[in-house]
Amino acid sequence: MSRIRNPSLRSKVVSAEDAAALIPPGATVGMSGFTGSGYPKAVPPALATRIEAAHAAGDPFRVRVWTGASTGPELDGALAKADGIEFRLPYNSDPIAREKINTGQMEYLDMHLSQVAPAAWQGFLGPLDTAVVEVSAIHEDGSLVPSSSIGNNKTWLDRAERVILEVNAWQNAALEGMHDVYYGTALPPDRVPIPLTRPDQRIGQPTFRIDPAKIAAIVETDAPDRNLPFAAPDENARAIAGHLIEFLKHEVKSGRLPSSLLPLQSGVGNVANAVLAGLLDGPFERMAAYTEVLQDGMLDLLDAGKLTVASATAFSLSPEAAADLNSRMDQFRGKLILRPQEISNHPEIIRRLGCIAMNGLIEADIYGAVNSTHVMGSRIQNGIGGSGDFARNAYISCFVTPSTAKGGAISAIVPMASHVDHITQDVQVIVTEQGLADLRGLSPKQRARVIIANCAHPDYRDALEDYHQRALKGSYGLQTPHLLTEALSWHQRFIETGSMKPA
Ligand code: 0RQ
Repeated sequence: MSRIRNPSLRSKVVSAEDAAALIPPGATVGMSGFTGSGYPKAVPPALATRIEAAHAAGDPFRVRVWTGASTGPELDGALAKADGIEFRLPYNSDPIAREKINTGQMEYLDMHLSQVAPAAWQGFLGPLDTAVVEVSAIHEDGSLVPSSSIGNNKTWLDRAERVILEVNAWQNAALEGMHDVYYGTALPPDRVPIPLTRPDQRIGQPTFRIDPAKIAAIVETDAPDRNLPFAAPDENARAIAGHLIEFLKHEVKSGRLPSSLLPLQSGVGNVANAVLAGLLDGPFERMAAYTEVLQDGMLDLLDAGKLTVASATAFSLSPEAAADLNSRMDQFRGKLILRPQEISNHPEIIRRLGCIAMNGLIEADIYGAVNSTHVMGSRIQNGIGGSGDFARNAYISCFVTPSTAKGGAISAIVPMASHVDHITQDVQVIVTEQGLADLRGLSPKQRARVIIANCAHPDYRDALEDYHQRALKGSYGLQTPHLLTEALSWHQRFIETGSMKPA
């Protein structure tokens, strides 16, 4: 049975090539997609082919791309490879796009994920010409059943002058009813409180509304999301998870957290997944997740009955977990809720619920300023994603990382962060495989002692201590002591010699 249940819309079905032909050079295109799920899979590659043909003929052709977060090789990869993206926002993890950004061939605006939709409504980003949005079905009344991510789709569908839909039959029909699309956001001075007080609450509707007159084309697809495998947690990841779980147990024992904890937010990546795996064996029961991506570990916790509900904006699953979820979606009904990213990441709600935030980092400095995005201060890795939304507003904001990178040539704890995404006030706990630094209530100099002693790798600990001691004597001021000619010398040494280790 066709997923397009509205007869008059069926007449708008065209090929991906015909749909891509509607997008002119210079257009701003709002695409669906969040951490490799729910992105359009047919129109972007067709657009890339068109762009390549234009370039071969000597004609300039690039577009501006807005998304929810990272997408897949068919979208960011194909368009970046074709040199087709002039400007992109927000979060990207595609390696080809990353290379284009870092070689100066593509402009990239890395925004807090909660702020993208409001900024579009505020008019700060300019007009949106076309939305290209994947959905899993179209109802008889023309309303749209979202796909495996919601991201900014509600906003793109409302704001765009013209809409191209991809209806993906690969997406499980049982996704229907899992979404909660809230239409109550407004711009100041008409903004009202968002009435969400529990992670399992529904405050919106299960579908997107759309003005049918704006639908310019519909493309039918049957293609999987970019589901990446997770590595089994290595020794470091297990050690990090162990330290963090001990800390949470201690907080419960001290009466600072309930035994079911508070709603969990977990970042993407293998370490984050290892923490979730660790919680499976932990003592906490009836937990909840209020987060932005649902990873394998969350499904395992739901299965085990440890987690009662998980609210997010997207799935980010391994191929095995995606297949497993697809085969028994009905069992998860009522326990999984997908929301627009302006709601999943909303500062008001994160603060109200008191989320426990757990995010990765590139480097932290001895005072606990965190760099989540830039290698050696200038090369973008991915982006800030939702880490800023959660870190600033969390009940406890934790950052997790191995203490070294690149086989030990890089220390994740450095004298001064070469780029700062999270200021010290937004960083309360840092965890490496070496140990955990609880920074709550500590001054900068007190923080430095704990971070160096508990988190730094032994290969770098003495050098960090030496820097800190000399800064205590030679710094211009003694609130946050630094030796400015030396503070970034570890990074420069890495650039020159391939290692941060002293010669
Ligand atoms: O690169 O694969 O080329 O070797 O960064 O590092 O250790 O595998 O860790 O997957 O958890 O990613 C901060 C990037 C960590 C991620 C970051 C290199 C390292 C490797 C990955 P290679 P790991 P993770 C919700 C929250 C920001 C967004 C966020 C991230 C690669 O967590 O993007 O938190 N966070 N969102 O070698 C040089 C260093 C390095 C380094 C790591 N100090 N110097 N390279 N790497 N540290 C999700 C969303 O918002 C969607």
